[in-house]
Amino acid sequence: MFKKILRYVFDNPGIKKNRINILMIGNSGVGKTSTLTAMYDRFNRVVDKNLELQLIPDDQTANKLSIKLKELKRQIGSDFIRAKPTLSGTSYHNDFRFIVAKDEDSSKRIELIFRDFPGGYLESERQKVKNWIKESDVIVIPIDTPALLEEGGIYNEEANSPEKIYDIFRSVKGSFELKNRLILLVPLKSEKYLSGNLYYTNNIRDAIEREFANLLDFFQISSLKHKVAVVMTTIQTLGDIKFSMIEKNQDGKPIFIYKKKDFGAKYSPKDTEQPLKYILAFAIAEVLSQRSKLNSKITDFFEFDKEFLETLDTFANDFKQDHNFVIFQGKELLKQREIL
Ligand SMILES: Nc1nc2c(ncn2[C@@H]2O[C@H](COP(=O)(O)OP(=O)(O)O)[C@@H](O)[C@H]2O)c(=O)[nH]1
Ligand SMILES: [Mg+2]
Repeated sequence: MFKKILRYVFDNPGIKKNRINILMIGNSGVGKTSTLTAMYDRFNRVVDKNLELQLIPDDQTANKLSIKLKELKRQIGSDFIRAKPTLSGTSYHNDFRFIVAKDEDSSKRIELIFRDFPGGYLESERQKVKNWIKESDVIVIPIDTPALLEEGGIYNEEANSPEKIYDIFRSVKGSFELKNRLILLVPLKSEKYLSGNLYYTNNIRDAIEREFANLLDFFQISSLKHKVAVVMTTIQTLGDIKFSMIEKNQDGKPIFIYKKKDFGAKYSPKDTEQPLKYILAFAIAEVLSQRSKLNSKITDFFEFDKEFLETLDTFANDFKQDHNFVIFQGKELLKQREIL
């Protein structure tokens, strides 16, 4: 019996060792590092002070985030920001490591590894990207919203590569089916389209459903639809900076220009804790569903205990759901908590 349980644990490709592998698929300049910076910055502000939970980066990650934070704050001080989202990028991939725990000495923890790679890898390092997709539990697809929406979306493929992303997922279909996954579509740089917008229609959502239709349809096929949760979380990693216009450089390449909302613009990220809530809600549901399948003894293999799970759940379970936070599919993969 014991051997059987061991074998189950090793064969089961679900979340193990309390570690969540998160792959970020997006072009250079789309806002991946800014997203992590703002996630970290917001977490400790929004988390209930009575809840014994911190998001703690390792030293290298902390350094990278603090460099980014300084850069972003400096940008907000300037009048214009120019950005060229492209597939380019020759640098290496980067891992950002965090734990979620009471403190850094606590053994009750969940480890989060965010992997960020240059967008150019979608062309030059396809095998690597495929392997990372197979290993990952969560896949974050940051979306450059102005490129998605402005000028009828003519810059969308160049900036957001929906077809390249679809292509690469399709090619790993067989292994992708092996475990449950969470896909987070994260529109960024969307301040312009959100201000004062409380309507039931949502341009961003409509454009994603249209421009990412192949990818979204792929997740709907019968072998995947009960294994993949797909969620859109529209966050603001800067807050007071709005898209303004597109300029062309001498080669006709677009440059996206951003401006401060007003004179006193400040670094004010909004909702950047939400993707993390979804990630943890998914992880909790995974642990619970694995646990319910196993003999009660097996729970010792997971270092989660009831109290820690409840603490995590208190933080995670109130993720936003409105017209900017939409679960496209797989709600049941985010909410299996009757066992608690
Ligand atoms: N307006 C606005 N600009 C953003 C946002 N997120 C990122 N940016 C801008 O995009 C630039 C590139 O972001 P970065 O995080 O370095 O992209 P990465 O290459 O994907 O890691 C930043 O310097 C910001 O100017 C956002 O939510 N709103
Ligand atoms: Mg980066």
